[in-house]
Amino acid sequence: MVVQAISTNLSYDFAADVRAGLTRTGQKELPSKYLYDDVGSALFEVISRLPEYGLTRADERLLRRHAHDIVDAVPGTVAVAELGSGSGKKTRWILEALSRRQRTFYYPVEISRTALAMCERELSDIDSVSILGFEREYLEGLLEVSACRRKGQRILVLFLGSTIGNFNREAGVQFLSSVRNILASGDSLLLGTDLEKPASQLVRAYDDELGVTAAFNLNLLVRANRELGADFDLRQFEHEAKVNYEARSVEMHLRSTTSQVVNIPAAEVSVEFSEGETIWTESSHKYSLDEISPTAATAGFRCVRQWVDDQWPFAENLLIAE
Ligand code: AVJ
Repeated sequence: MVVQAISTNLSYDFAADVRAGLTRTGQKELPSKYLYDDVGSALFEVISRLPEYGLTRADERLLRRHAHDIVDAVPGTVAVAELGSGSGKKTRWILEALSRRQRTFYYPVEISRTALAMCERELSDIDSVSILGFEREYLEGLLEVSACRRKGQRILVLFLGSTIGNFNREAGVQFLSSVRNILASGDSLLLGTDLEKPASQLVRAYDDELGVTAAFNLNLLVRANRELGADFDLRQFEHEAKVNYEARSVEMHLRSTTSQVVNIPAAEVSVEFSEGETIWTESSHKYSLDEISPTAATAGFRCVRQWVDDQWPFAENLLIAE
């Protein structure tokens, strides 16, 4: 076992993105990637254990049950690159199955340093696996992984947990195309997608009884207060989850309960909110099983297998780069 890390080279700029997202005309917005600072990542770990939120457990169950099947369907000797590794808990099943047939290199790409460290610790005991973590945005990290591949070595990309759902459908295809362009023909992508389910179930999953998802969402404002010197009053904003039927997604918003002005010194703005106005913070798109294959094809992949959970509609899709 070898564990190393390539550290920060994050290109994002919280202040600039907050300024752009809160001064635009129409719907105010903040990019969902900022939900995942250390506190946010830890809160998401809790969300994934809530009875209302079955997504992560379905993902893990599928990987645990079908790891050998999945690995058998992946062609060649592969290095594994994971986009957004999270805690690494569900990746274990794939790495263990792979390491029975080959020495395995595992490259988690993750913007949260804490999540990266957790993942490395969680998986460091698997014998014939070497881990090299990249604290990077997805495509940047994948480019680096692809650049250091050995001759004849293929890459298996893991994009699990339905993170693809954070993109709208069009941007999702674009992202998959970008992944495809970094890869070589014959490389593969294991894509986890949350499937469509009744609106009532979605609202419960994204507005849980205990208020963990509310805290996860509101943490964005706490983060702006801490990192940008903003003066968001947390009692004047509330968490909201709503289904967007047209987009087939569930959206998280932060709703201003009064008319107010918020100052954000590091972003050099003061932002006016009317009563009831919201900041859109995340979308989680839901897929139908049948649309994955054509979607993958548009991005230059062939969908060769799908595994569906029997308790929570969720699918693992194995795509091969054409
Ligand atoms: C980690 C992006 C898959 O969209 O379901 C959970 C994040 N947001 N509860 C999702 C999330 C609110 C989650 N993903």
